[in-house]
Amino acid sequence: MRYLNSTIKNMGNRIPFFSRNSFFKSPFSRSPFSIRSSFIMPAAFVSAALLAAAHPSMAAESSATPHYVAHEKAKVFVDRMVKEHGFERQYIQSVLAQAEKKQSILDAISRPAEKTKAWHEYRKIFIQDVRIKGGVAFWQEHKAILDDVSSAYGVPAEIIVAIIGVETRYGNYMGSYRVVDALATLGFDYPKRGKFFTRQLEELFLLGREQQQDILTLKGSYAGAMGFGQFIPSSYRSFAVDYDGDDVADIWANKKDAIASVANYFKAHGWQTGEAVVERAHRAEHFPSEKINSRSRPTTSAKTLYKEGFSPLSRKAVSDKPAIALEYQGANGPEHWLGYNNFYVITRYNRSHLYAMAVYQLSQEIALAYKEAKPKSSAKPNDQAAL
Ligand SMILES: [Ca+2]
Repeated sequence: MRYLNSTIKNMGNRIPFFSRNSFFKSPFSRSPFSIRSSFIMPAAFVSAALLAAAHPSMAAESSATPHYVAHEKAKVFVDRMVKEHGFERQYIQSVLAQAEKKQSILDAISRPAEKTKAWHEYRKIFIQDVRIKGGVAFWQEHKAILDDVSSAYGVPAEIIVAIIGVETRYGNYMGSYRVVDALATLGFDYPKRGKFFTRQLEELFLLGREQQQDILTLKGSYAGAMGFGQFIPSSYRSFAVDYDGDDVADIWANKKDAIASVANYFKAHGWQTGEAVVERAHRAEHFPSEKINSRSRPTTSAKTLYKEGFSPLSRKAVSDKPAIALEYQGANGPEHWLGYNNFYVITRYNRSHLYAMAVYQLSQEIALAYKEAKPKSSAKPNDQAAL
């Protein structure tokens, strides 16, 4: 996180950072529509890329290396960035001249755990003592922020903590790839999802312009996800929050911004405060298999699913809230769950049902351990049956 932290410190308060209501209110551009002629990088951020662009001999050297400026798809990208967003051609080219194709990124994206592991194996990665304890420690350390953010956004602290725990082990592993390398490699050399990642590369350039960032300094995961909550550039532009009001939505180093940004993501995707996430269930043999593990937003009520043969294990009245019927590969055969709206909201963070269940179960373990760890004198009732 130091890479951005130092940049942000250099910025001081005079450079407005991203604000969703006022893009481009920076002193370097007069209006959203004047970027083409007036965009100038502040001197502090003039990178080697820009220097190279200003010195043809240096640029020539760069283009001789196997970087992205000469890639056919990159040429199309450059044209589009110039035409649609009014960037200086030389600037885009100079950045791409330094973007490197990384085989390790292509290898990494080809084997995500969600696709290759059964639930009972996947679960072990995240529901571990060390990660639960890490969550309790993170919560205790940032209790004031979590209390504040949780009540402001209506998202339980344990969900925010669990997300950060799953994504980056509480900020300890935020990724060491240059985001430019990750997005160029996947955008131009991973045809399966090239369109998606090219779009993220576009968002990255926009993000850099809006926030006066040298995007070559930004680091993240092999898929270009950044900060405590691992936001891809489009998520950053839509959901990152400057919670402490210093005009910087710093999801790398500022815990207030990082925590609030995760909560804001959940709120924006429809988290319902106090509502259930999942509930254990039993599947009758005749329950139709095409209704299992739907990826859509829940629309059928738990009551209807119950009538069709998918029934909650609890003796409580069956909910009339919309739910999906979930089946996981447990160590001792299939296990079944009802997934409610809030489960679906977790899948907006990562589409995998394995991921969403791991986040939920980790959140519950952390909440339990946190409650037990709290000294009794200061313990507050925390019985909200939110989950
Ligand atoms: Ca801030």
